[in-house]
Amino acid sequence: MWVRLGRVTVISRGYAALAGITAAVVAIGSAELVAVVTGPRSAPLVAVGGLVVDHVPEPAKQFGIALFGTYDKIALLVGTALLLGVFAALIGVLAVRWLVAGLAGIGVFAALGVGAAVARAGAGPADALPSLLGGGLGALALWLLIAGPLQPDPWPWSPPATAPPPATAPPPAATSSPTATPPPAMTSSPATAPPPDAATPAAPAGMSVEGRRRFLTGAGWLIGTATVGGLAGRWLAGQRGVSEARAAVVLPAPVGPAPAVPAGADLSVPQLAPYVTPNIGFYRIDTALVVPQVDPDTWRLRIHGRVRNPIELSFAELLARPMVERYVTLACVSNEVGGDLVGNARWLGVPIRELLDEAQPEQGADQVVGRSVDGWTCGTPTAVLRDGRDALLAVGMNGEPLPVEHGFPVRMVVPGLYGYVSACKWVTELELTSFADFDAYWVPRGWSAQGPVKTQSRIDTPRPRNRLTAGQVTVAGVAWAQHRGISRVEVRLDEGQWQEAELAPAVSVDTWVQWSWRWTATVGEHTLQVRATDSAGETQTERRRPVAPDGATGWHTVRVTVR
Ligand SMILES: Nc1nc2c(c(=O)[nH]1)N[C@H]1C(S)=C(S)[C@@H](COP(=O)(O)O)O[C@H]1N2
Ligand SMILES: [Mo]
Repeated sequence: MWVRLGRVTVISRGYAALAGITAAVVAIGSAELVAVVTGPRSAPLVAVGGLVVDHVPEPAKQFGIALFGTYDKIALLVGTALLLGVFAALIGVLAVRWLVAGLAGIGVFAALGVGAAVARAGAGPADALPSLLGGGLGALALWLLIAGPLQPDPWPWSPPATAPPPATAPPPAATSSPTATPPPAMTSSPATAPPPDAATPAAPAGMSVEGRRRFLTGAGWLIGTATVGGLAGRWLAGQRGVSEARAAVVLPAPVGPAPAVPAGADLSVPQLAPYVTPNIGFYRIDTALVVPQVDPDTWRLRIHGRVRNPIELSFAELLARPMVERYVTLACVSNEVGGDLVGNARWLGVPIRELLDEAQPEQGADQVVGRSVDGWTCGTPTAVLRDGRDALLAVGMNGEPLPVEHGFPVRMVVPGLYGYVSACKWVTELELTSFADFDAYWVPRGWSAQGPVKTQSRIDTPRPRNRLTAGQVTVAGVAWAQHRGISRVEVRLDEGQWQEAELAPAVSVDTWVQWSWRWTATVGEHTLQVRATDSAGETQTERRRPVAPDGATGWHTVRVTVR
């Protein structure tokens, strides 16, 4: 059945584009409000962005990370919004020519939002609501602006009175007495002539000042209201987060306290990374566009799969277990040589080894898959988790409950492995399987299934743009080879002889170590390089390799100018 939607007003492309963009803002803003109820990840921008994160080709992702660093997520959201704006403008232009097609275009975007929201791990039918309602209100806004009461032409627009068929209904003048004054020319009769703009729809000159004002005011109000509503939605969603629940957590005292940090572990040199990284400065890497808010009261950990004795634990039950506290340096496989995706913290948690001993993995279950509430997975060798190292199911970071963005309430921390194969945040499952049977998140995306940390060293000071004066300069940095330990760090100047740097003490082989080297700097351009040797005697290779598939190699090199 044909539904009459009204007569589409004749407006310029710019106005049409504005109508389309208004529709998009209304759609996104109202969807954000609905998402306060259905959860932030059901909002269309985040849902579609999440789909992009999971499916964008790896080189494009590397490029994004290289270009925007840890701001890559914001860049993605802004990019998605800009792209959406372009399509919305096109939909507006299309709608002026063919309203139904324009409305259908909004329908396509709503369907994309619905699809993205319901496709993610743990989604339900309610997750379709933000995109559905947003799409509906966006379509309504478009109609209001180009065919409804906000259009520049007078509204309600009434269709022209059916043109009087001259043959069957001759004008009264024809029957009147010839002596009567004949009416003026037929064509000038306002009662029977169709409105001029309907007869000649290609005349945008018909937009009155008043009509233009109505349209622009309408669009302004819609954009303003939707923006305020959308921001309020985001804010309300933030209020519904778990920061209060986190603040209420009382961490147990460890039965196995962390060893004291030896005096001198922190050289306190300006620009040198501190030995213990404060939580606020700890790098963050994950695929989550919105940080998962996990309520500790409903959190469960399931240890299942190929085990003889599956286990399920609540947060209270986990906290009741004996805990240890350990310093462990975490590193990201995406860290470039000289990069800062590495940090050292004091983690409080339950040794994963003890939980696995209870669950009793079956023969051949050589992989433990950590699964986050948002569906992200990592695959850790079962043997590594049981070889005696301090692999933890951590609840505390530097004396506090885990920060929400670092995995609250519970995450994994495994010394010696890159984060992508071991450090599952917001963890809710440990599934015993085999490497042959399951590929974790990053493996089909081109990263190695095995991810032992490569020995690395970094020059923190001086930095390339520092102004140096000739004389005594402290060259200093960090080096790491978690679970093997660093035995030597060497520095060379201008590709000369390698000279041994001084190593600061460290808590254990599971943390990085600071090093320093005294340099009597001379005026001119200089190149400083560093390389480390692990306690197995292996020295970092000079060969430059990219971060994919299993971690960068090469020597960190800094060029400086001394005056
Ligand atoms: N749920 C979840 N956990 C995750 C990730 C993720 O994307 N999702 N990324 C991993 C990667 S690649 C790294 S390097 C570490 C980083 O931990 P951080 O953000 O606390 O520094 O978390 C790991 N745990
Ligand atoms: Mo990572």
